[in-house]
Amino acid sequence: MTTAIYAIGIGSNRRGRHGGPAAEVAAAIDAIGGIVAVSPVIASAPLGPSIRRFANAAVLIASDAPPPVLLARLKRIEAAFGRRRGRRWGARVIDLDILLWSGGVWREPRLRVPHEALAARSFVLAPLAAIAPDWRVPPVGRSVRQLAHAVDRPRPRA
Ligand code: A4P
Ligand code: MG
Repeated sequence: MTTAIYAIGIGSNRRGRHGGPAAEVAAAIDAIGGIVAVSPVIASAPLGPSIRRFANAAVLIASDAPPPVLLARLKRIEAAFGRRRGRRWGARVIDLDILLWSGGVWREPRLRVPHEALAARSFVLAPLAAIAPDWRVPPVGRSVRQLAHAVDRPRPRA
């Protein structure tokens, strides 16, 4: 069995039993386990219909679990934190996404790694760039640092 490194994105915009969104993010980091690096927690304006601001962070973990097994584990943590399912983009106590996997690309209907919205989201790339700036994101291979710069300064459309 080989140990993989994963980047996990963490977001919260609702109070839970640990406290406000930043406290929920900190508690989720404790729950995930195998932590190798932790980004600062940033506050970000909501993308989508939610009104409440988000706390976002990213972590690197070492894990022997293949991507589907890790996803199942993350979903169990979400459930334990009281996330209600079925309300896409609703306010949530905790949202855990697999952003990157050292094994590269994973493609199935219910699990896509790298995370499909990664390159478009500054609230994901900013914390990730603090802990993994040189990670090259497949399939193109631009670094997290490059993607973070690009999302901050969108090019005008031709
Ligand atoms: N799924 C596929 N690939 C992955 C992956 N790499 N990691 C599937 C995790 N899950 C993955 O996700 C829906 C389904 O995506 C999962 O069942 C899984 O099989 P979900 O977490 O259950 O539902 P969701 O989070 O409501 O939908 P989605 O599409 O994941 O929403 P996002 O993209 O996570 O966006 N604004 C700010 N400022 N900060 C935020 O963190 N987050 C969202 C949610 C919206 N606006 C935000 C933020
Ligand atoms: Mg999600």
